[in-house]
Amino acid sequence: MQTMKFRRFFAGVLLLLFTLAAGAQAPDTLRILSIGNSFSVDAVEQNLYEIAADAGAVYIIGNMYIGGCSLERHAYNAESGAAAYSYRKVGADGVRTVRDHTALPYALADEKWDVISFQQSSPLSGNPYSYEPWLTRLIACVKARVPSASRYLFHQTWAYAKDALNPNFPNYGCDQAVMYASIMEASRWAAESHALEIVPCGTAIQNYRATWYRDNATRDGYHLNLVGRYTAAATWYCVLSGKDVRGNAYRPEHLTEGQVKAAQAAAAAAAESPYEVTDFGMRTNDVNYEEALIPAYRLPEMLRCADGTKVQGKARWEEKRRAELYALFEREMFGRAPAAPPSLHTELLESATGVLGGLADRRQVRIHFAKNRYMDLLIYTPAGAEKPVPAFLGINFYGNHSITDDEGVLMTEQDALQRRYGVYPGLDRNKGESRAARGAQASRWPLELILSAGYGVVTFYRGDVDPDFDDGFRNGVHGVYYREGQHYPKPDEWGAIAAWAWGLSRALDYLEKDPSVDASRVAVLGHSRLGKTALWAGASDARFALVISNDSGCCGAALSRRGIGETVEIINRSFPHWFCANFKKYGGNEDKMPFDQHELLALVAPRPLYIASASADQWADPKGEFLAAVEASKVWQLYGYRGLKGVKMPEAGGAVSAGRIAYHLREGKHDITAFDWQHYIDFADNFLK
Ligand code: GTR
Repeated sequence: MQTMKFRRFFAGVLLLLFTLAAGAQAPDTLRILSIGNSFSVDAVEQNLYEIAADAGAVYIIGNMYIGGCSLERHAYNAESGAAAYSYRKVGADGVRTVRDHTALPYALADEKWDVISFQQSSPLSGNPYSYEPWLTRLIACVKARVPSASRYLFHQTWAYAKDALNPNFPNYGCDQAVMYASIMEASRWAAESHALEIVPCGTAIQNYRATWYRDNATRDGYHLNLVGRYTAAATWYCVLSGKDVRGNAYRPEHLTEGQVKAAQAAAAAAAESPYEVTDFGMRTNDVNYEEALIPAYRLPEMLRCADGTKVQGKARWEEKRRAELYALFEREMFGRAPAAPPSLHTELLESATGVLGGLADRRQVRIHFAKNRYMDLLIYTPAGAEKPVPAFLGINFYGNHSITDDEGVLMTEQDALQRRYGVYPGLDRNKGESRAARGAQASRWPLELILSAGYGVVTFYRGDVDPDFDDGFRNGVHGVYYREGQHYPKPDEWGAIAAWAWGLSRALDYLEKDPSVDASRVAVLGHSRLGKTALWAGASDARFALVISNDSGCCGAALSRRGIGETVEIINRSFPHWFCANFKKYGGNEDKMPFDQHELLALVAPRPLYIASASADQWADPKGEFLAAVEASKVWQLYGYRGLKGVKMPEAGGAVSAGRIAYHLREGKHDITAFDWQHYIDFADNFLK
């Protein structure tokens, strides 16, 4: 506070000296008196002086303050001269003073005011019947005493935050839109009927709220926070100066460039259109790809338990904190899946040796969940392997037959649902094609590379467990586990991703019995939505010896609070079936998430974890994935492993590895390629061989 004062003081003195030294005229000085309440404290007492100073003007700002003061009370005070105000002033030098027990006539005579403003108290601001006769009487009193003033303003105040707990909010049905519309009507009427210039702070704040920063302009639901105050001051500046505030170089402390940009645009747009919200880009639905526009965020503390105690060693992590975090992700994001069934009926559908040109042996196994509900596993192991081999287990997008040209792979049958949605690449319905072509996704499964490195490959089709569309959880495995009378998962029960992850565990159950694969050396991996799935499977089932997430992005490895590329809101809207119902409340509300994705990664510790991104896949926020891996490293450190702390993000094409955590940034688009696989194989060689 002290330093702020000094800084302001010096800025003022410097400005004066500069103008005098330049032999120029004294800078434009404007004297502004606001007759208000705490809402004028928010709007004029900070930032306004500095914004003007940056533009070469000196504003002397007075604010006659009584908490919650209405026009009625101001009118009585003006007429009676009651010494009821706190008279607060920012002088020409930027220094702030406060004089309590001050009467309006005193303040009116204190400076040769150029501008005087009036406002209604917020509970009444949208009620036009509350304005008169008080506004008329107040204006008359003021005008009689201040002949110097040439401009009279009406300070339009703002609606409360949507979730405000203000006792006056019921005046507006506790509805921000209603309150905003009411203020618009009343303030327009007040301004027009008294020929007052409008200072459209209410609209500026509403403009700001319409950006991807959302309803984050107040500190308690009605008083403005730092960015709200800056927005209001910027609006005042636009009106007072008639100039555009965009590009003004003054920066309040603690605001990001993005917030400043949104606030300036919100103010400038309000000055243009004072009574309606303007779309100037930066809408909640717009996708941000600019690092500079990321909101300021603070990650939740990973190593502090809910009871406030710090996690200092792995024992505390294992006994307490890990379980807490797991329970949060389970309840608030992925949803609780049923426990492992005691046994599932499995059926060997087919087996062959020396397939893929002699490279592999093949087995196809059906795992039955219920009558007519099953998933088909495709298992390749290196031909003639004498011992159970380590393997990569991952779900495929379009059916087992899509991962290879091998004619022996059974065509996935349960794809009718998926087909309806036409999501197969290259599918031509006109030619009567009903499913992905054999080998359509072969580039994502470089079998030769994997098998010749000594690994098996195990895969199944996502739609076998749960079709990937919002079917009300009617067509997948969910229905098998509904209790009597249940038709839909509860808010904390499994979505599609948790179901797929559950399927991965069931595949592992089977592998524990399969002689060809060593179930204790299985790496679970997935690309994109299936990379999110691999992370949750790895977090949920400690039998997975290694976890690989390829381009998993939003709600996978990328930090949600960065809000860059795909966001929680977008993902919930596009894929409402992926996460549990509890997760919906975090769309546009990332700050309220009790976790962020680095903590999901940490749930894999101390097992090895590989995170990979692609340079052209900004939708998945490569940097956010890397930062999450760096943050998560703290848990590997508890186990004495190095982790990625202090490691620089690699350039496109580069990889970094710190023992048990590795990351690479492939050059190119959203995909999983032989380049990725080669890195996974090299990494797995350290642990699974
Ligand atoms: C996108 C989705 C991403 C990612 C991707 C995929 O449409 O927005 O989160 O999962 O699909 O799975 O390929």
